[in-house]
Amino acid sequence: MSDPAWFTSAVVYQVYPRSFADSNGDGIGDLGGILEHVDHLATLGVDVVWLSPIYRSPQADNGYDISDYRDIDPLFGSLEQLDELIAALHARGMKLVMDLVVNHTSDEHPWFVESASGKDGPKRDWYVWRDPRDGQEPNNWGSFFSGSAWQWDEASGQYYLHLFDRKQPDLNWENEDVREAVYEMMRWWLDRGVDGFRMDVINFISKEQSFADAPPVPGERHVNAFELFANGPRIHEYLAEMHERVFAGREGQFLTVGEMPGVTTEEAIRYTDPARGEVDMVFQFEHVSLDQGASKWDWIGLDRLALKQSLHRWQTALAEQGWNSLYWDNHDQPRAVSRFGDDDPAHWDQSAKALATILHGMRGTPYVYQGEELGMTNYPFRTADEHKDVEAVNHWKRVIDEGLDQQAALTGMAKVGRDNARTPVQWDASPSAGFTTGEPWLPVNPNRSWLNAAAQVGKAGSVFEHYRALIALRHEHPVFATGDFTGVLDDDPDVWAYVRVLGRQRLLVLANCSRRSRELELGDGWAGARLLLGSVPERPAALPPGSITLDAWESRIYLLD
Ligand code: ISL
Ligand code: CA
Repeated sequence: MSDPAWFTSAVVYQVYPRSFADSNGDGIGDLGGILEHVDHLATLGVDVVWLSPIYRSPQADNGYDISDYRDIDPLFGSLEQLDELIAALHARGMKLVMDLVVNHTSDEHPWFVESASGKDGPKRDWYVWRDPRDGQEPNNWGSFFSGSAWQWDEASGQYYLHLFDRKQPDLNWENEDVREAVYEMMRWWLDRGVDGFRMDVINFISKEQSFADAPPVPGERHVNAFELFANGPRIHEYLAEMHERVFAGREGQFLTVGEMPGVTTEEAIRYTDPARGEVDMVFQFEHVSLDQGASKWDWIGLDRLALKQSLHRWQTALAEQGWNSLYWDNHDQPRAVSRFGDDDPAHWDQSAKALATILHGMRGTPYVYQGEELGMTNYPFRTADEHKDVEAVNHWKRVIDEGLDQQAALTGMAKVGRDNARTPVQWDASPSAGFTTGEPWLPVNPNRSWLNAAAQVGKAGSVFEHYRALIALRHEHPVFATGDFTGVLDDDPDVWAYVRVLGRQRLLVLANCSRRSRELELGDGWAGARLLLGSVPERPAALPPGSITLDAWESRIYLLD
């Protein structure tokens, strides 16, 4: 077998710049703030930093609406500061991955301005324009951010497509000039020293060109037309072309990860098969959809057994071919410990460590979202106006306009609203958590008084030190990276357990995902295994024969070699 790729033993850290650290007191995180905390990342030991968008942008979707791909928004700093950040990370052995948002641009991008300037302009075809149908939208597609996916343009008498906000028009990837412009921009960033891209909703770029109606949903005017734009007819062609035009012949170690809502294991294998040359790994969405009913806002509670079985299925499906990325949360998802763990003060610490143990023991590339390494929790949202995110704001508007159930909407927004992940990183116990000297753009979580970096970094037994230990283990023992995966106790709703095997090395990963202590019969095969990491201090260094007892939410990793 050839040497495993470098990223199989790497850990990626996601920075959402707006909420990471503010260096100039305007209440908004920026590049200066990241530069001040580079050593936090080095201490944690991550290999790669992924930056959410910092490009010039009207900020309709916090930077996921880009008006200039080759400049930094003044809100975040300057190109010089980005160069500084690249150098600071490289000097500490870390890579920098940029967010690539090319399913859509901002409506203020010069490409769109030109495209919208008239039906016959040279860039008209760079976006998706369609005539009205019976005086209405061209089809019944809905936007992810509520309402129709089509925006009427009075001047030209046509609609343009926007799967997200109306300020995020979709690019037309059928047009070769669009594709070449994107590839050229990507090469420009690589030439500047960045080490790869996280590709925003990249499996949406090839749309079914019929633009037919999606199957109607009773009671809904606009529906999610997933099957008509996700994993579309030319998607593999585009990704292979991108890989070839951007990366071919380039020296170095790069990372590409495609964000792919709705991707199946079969598709993921195709996207990440090295022989096809598309992307290194994908973000799948199965495990972050399990607590949702008919829509994202319809929170139905978590079935933890289903969660375990889902992640185990992905482990098994991509065992021979393909590669998983592993994540609990990101800037679009609620906080991991509140959603999948137990953020009750009695269980917060152990459950945050249990989740970390489960994820970082698996086969794949783990991602840590800023603050996750501290066990940051959801924000105690009560009212609608506490939410700033365009997705939540639009949703609430619809609830009011259509007279929907307000209490249910508030519950959904509090449970899964994206601003849960976007409150400022809690650096210390002070009122603004060391995030800013000014007024933070989103309020700081009140639990910053005890939940913060200053209370954890370098403090034995903290959530942060647990993450640091897990990352070090992945670097030290190849079995973490590439060992075969086998789930155990697959039908147990509380105990999460699996085995990893590489040559003579055998890992046993155990986590009790419940508030009750649990006795476990492990059999003699594991007797003598060495405790690599445990969430409860002072457990015996070797596994005794017979049974063991795990406390509430306790987790351990054993190694036999
Ligand atoms: O958060 C979501 C809504 O529930 C997801 O559907 C999200 O929109 C999807 O994961 C795509 O996310 C990415 O593209 C969006 C942007 O708003 C997200 O922040 C980004 O991660 C549009 O660019
Ligand atoms: Ca700032």
